[in-house]
Amino acid sequence: MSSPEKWTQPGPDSPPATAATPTAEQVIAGLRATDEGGADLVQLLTPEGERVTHPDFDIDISAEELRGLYRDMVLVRRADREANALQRKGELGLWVPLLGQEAAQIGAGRALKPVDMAFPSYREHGVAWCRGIQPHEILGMFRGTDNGSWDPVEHRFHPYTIVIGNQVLNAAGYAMGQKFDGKVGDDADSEATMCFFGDGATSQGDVHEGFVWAAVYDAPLVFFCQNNQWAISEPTERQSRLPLYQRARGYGFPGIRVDGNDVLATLAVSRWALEECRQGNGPILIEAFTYRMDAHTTSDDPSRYRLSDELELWKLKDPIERVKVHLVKQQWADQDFFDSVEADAEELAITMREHCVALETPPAERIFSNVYAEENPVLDAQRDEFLAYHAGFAGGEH
Ligand SMILES: Cc1ncc(C[n+]2csc(CCOP(=O)(O)OP(=O)(O)O)c2C)c(N)n1
Ligand SMILES: [Mg+2]
Repeated sequence: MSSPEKWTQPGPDSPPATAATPTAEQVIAGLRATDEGGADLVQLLTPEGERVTHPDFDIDISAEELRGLYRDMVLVRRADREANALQRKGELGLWVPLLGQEAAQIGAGRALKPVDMAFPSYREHGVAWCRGIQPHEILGMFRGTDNGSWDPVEHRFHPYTIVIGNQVLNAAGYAMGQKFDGKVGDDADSEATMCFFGDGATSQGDVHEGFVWAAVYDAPLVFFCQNNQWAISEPTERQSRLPLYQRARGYGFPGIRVDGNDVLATLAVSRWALEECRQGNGPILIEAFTYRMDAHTTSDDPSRYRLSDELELWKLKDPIERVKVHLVKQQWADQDFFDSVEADAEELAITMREHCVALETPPAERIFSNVYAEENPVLDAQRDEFLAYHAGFAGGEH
């Protein structure tokens, strides 16, 4: 594998990112470069389903493995659509769609080893799936019945973080701990951490601090930025003058841009980056260049700020379709296979619905439990006042 330094070099036509007084053309070129894939994009499967090679990142993939990745993506998309529908029916308060980001999440998620740790933001339902969390386990957060029901230690998957960028600090601290505990190096049981965040999060102070800490401690941390082109209504080119992966250079670690709609490329690059980190060559930034095909959340209306042409263009780069085309062309899958995946997806959706409506509303006092390890008189008084207030309504609890 070539030296990481290579990945931080701008291309021959790139404007000098460090010019003290860039010309107007340089600024415009820099802004454009943030939302165009560009020559540095690592791709192994084109939108037309053609397998291409890359001098530094390639992958040996069997028919069975590719069918598995396809199945993962179809199932998480179906789960995502189901949760979206459940919100529209009033069964969930909110949903955060992953539509369009399946390849980025499944490629990264499947590159993680069981010992590795992952820190998600709030859209990583596909990574959760790869960590063995059933989609219905995520729903309580969005129905308001729990704060995340999975065991983060058992699944090696931290609870969702809504505060933008905050999990990057948590992940940097965790990865520093892996280093201090001697879990980085040549041993077969060495570990790494992967942290997920969005393009918009890169404008957040916590992310910069996380970059600095991870860099100076050589932490085994893969920063996995899903550049889905939008931070709610703010496009990426309003957030950075240069492609996000090039920011890594300023912190002294490699940055790589990968086609986030290509599950083979995200898997190959993530595997490489995690292995580098396990060996002590971290941190590494991966920018997965992808697209949020649905609204930011079910509370958002993207037609207010973006044209539908953009979505139509990205539909041609759909992460699932290209794998399907490739499987068919290679004769690696037949209709029976595709039908069985559809049937599994339907079954998953039914299970989700059943679990969702069966989620019990927790008792009001639960919000006060587990705040402190020991009893706290101030909190107890607040709890009693809260319960007395609720008891004042007809029917008791409100
Ligand atoms: C600290 C903080 N500021 C603002 C918000 C409101 N907010 C929620 S999502 C979001 C945009 C995040 O965009 P990006 O990082 O690109 O992630 P994406 O939602 O596109 O996956 C903002 C500003 C927040 N949750 N936390
Ligand atoms: Mg975004």
